[in-house]
Amino acid sequence: MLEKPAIARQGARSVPPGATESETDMSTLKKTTKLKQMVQRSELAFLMEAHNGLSAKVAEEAGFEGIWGSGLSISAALGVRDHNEASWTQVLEVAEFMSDATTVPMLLDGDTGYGDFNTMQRVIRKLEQRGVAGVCIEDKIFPKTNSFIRGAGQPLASIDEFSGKIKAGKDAQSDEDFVIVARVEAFIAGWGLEEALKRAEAYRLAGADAILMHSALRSPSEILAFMKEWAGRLPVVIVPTKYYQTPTEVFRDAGVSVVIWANHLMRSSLAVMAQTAKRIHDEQTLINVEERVAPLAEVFRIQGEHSLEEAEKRYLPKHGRSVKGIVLAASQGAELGELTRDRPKAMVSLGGKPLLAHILETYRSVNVKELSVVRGYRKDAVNLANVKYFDNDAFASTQEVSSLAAAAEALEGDVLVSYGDVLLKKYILQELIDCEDDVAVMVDADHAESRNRGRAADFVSCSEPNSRRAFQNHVTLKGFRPERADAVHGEWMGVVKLSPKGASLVRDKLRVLAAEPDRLRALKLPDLLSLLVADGVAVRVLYTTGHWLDVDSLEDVVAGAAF
Ligand code: SPV
Ligand code: MG
Repeated sequence: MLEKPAIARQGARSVPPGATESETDMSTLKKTTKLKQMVQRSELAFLMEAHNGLSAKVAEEAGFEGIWGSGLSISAALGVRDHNEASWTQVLEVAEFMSDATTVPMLLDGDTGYGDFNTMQRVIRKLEQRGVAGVCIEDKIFPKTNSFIRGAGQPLASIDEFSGKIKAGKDAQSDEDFVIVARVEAFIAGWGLEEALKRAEAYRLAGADAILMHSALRSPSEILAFMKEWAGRLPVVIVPTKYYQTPTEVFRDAGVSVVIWANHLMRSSLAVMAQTAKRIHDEQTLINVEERVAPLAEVFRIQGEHSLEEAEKRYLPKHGRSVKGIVLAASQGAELGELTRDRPKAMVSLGGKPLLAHILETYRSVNVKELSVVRGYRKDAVNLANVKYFDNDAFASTQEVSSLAAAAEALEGDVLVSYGDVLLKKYILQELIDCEDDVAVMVDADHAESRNRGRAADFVSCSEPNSRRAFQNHVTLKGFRPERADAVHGEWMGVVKLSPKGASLVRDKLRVLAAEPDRLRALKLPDLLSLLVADGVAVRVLYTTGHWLDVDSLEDVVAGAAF
C-alpha cells in the first residue's frame, strides 16, 4: 500500500492571489481555468455527458458547470462502436462543435490518447486550439474497448509507457490550466486495488492533474476502497454509471472531486427517438407526436436564431433588411368606366393579371415580402393571397391619407408606400430601399409629357433640378404643384420610402390629424408629404426618368399590359 500522501488536495491555484473563489468572476475565466478550478476545489463538481453541439447546449442550460465529451456517446451518435472506429480528428470535429456551442468547459474523453506519446502531443495542441479545456486518457491499448464490454479480458498499457504519454501531454500544453486526467482501468481489467493505487501514484508523479478511477461494479466498493487508501494525493474523478444507486453524499463524504454522468443524454435521446420513429411509422401521421416533441421555436431558440437576427440588422446592407410595403388601393377609378364597375382600379386586368398582382410581384422581386393593401371600393373583389388587408370603408368620402391611416399599424420599421394604380420598375423600389434617408420619394425628371397631356400629375419643386451634379447632391423636396411652371422639377411617381424613424414621424402626424377629421378626409399623400416638409423634415428626392406607369385611362391599361 502507499505511504501517506505527500501532497494534500491543492487549493485552486488559478484563483488570483488574494481572491477567494467566490470573489472570482467565473464568467471571465478561461475554460481551462474553470475546469481546473472545478477539479481542484473542495466542493464536489459534476460533468454532464454530451455528444454534439445540441446536447452540449442542453447540458449547459440545465445548469451543469462542465461537459464530459463522452467517447461512447460521440461514437454512438456517429453510428459507430466505441472502439476508436471514429478517427481522432473526427472526434475533434465534434468536440469543436460542442465547445463552440457552450461557455462551460469540456473534459474530452480522449480514450488512450489515440496512439503513442507523439500522437498525444498533437492531440493536446489540437484540443487547445479548438477550445477544449481538458482531456482524459485511459491506460488501455489502442484501439480501446468500452470498459463495460469484456472488461476483465482487456489488456492494460504498461505503467511506464502510459506515464510517458502523460508527461508528453503535459509538456505539449501551452495553456498551464489545460487539464489532463489519467484514467486507471485496473479495476475494470480485474487487477485489484493494489494495482489501481500503484498506477494512480505513477500517473500523479508523471504530472496528471487528476485521477479518474473507474469501476464496473454495481456497488461503489472498489472506488471507496481506493479513496480511503489514496487519501487525497490528487483529485479523483469517478463515473458511477454502474453503481448509480449510490447516494451522491457517499461520494462527497469519500472526498471525490468530480462525478461524471457519462452517457445519459445520449441514452435518453435514443429512447425517445425510437418511440417517436415507431409511432410515426405505425400511425403514418404526426398528429400524436407534435405535442410530445420540442416545438420548432425551441429549436430555433437554442440555435441562437435571435442573435443572428440582431446581427443581420447591424451588418447586412439595407436590401437584406426586412422592408414592408403598403399599397393604397381603395379608390374605384371611375375614369376607367365599365372596367371598374365591379372592382376597384387595382383589380383591373393587365395582360391577364390584376394591376395589383403586378405591383405586389414587383415588391416581392426586391424582397419586400410583408405586404399590406388598403381596400375600399368593392373590397370583396380584392382577394389576392399572402397579403394583409386593411379597409378604408369611408373610401367614397375620403382621400389617400385616410387610407394610409387605416394601415397605420403596418407603418413600422422600413416601409415603402405606393399607389395601387402605379406600376414601377423594380430598380425604382430597390433604389428607395437602399436610400438611407428617413423619408425619400422618387421623382421623374422627364415631366414634359405629363404636362403636355394635361393630366393631374403630382408635379414637384425640389432643392435643385435634375442634373449630373444632382445625382451626387442631396436633393430635397420643396413642395408640390408650384405655381410657376419653371419651378417644376419633375413628377412624383407615387411611391415614398420611410425609415423606421420616417415611419414614426408619419404615424405621429396621422395621430395629430386624427383630431381634425374634416381636414384629414381631404388629404392626399402629397399633402401629407408637404406637411412633413413644413415641419422641417428633409424629404429626399431621387431623380430618374421614366420606368413607371400611372394607370389613369384605358390607354394606360393597354400600355400597362406591355409594361
Ligand atoms: C465514456 O463515456 O465514453 C467513458 C465512460 O469512457 S465509460 O463508458 O464508462 O467507459
Ligand atoms: Mg470512453
